[in-house]
Amino acid sequence: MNLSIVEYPDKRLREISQEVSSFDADLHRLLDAMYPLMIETNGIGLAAIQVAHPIRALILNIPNEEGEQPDENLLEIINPVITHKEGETVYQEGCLSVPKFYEDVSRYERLILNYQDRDGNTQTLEADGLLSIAIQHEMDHLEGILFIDKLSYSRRKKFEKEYKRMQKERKKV
Ligand code: Y12
Ligand code: CO
Repeated sequence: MNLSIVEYPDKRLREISQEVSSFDADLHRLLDAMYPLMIETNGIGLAAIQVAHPIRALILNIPNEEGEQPDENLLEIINPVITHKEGETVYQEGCLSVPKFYEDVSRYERLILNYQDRDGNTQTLEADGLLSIAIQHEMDHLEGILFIDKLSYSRRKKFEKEYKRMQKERKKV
């Protein structure tokens, strides 16, 4: 399966992703193709909508203390629902769909998540730190929300100007 990352301002990123009901070979093929793409592009999280598949599926592999992302740490999260959230944390986020841009975003510090795995089994996960932040960032994608939507008005204006300039430069190359 040949996938590529959909980049802002592509409108497809604004779609609401649909619940997954078939945990079949098509879903497995998509997840299997998303993972190498995420690793090759230095990502730690990727939602299916970022590769033009508007379904409620996302993958995460949070680097360990050595900065490595061993395959066994891959999390495949389908139909996630946050059942508990608490605290506040601020982290400088980036997104594969908004290349070369990083900005502080406020998120819940800790959460409890219910989700399904690739076989449709229900799972529960308690998360804090970077994992909690990444889950919230990726779950926003399922609602068509990007981290840049959370910036202040003036910061967002500055971003739009910088991003447009950067896109012009990229087109020249
Ligand atoms: C904390 C904050 C945000 C997340 C969501 C997942 N975000 C990413 O995985 C971001 C990846 C990323 C990778 C980049 O590197 C390359 O594209 C080679 C990057 O740099 C450039 O665009 C040049 C930007 C973002 C999880 C946890
Ligand atoms: Co993102």
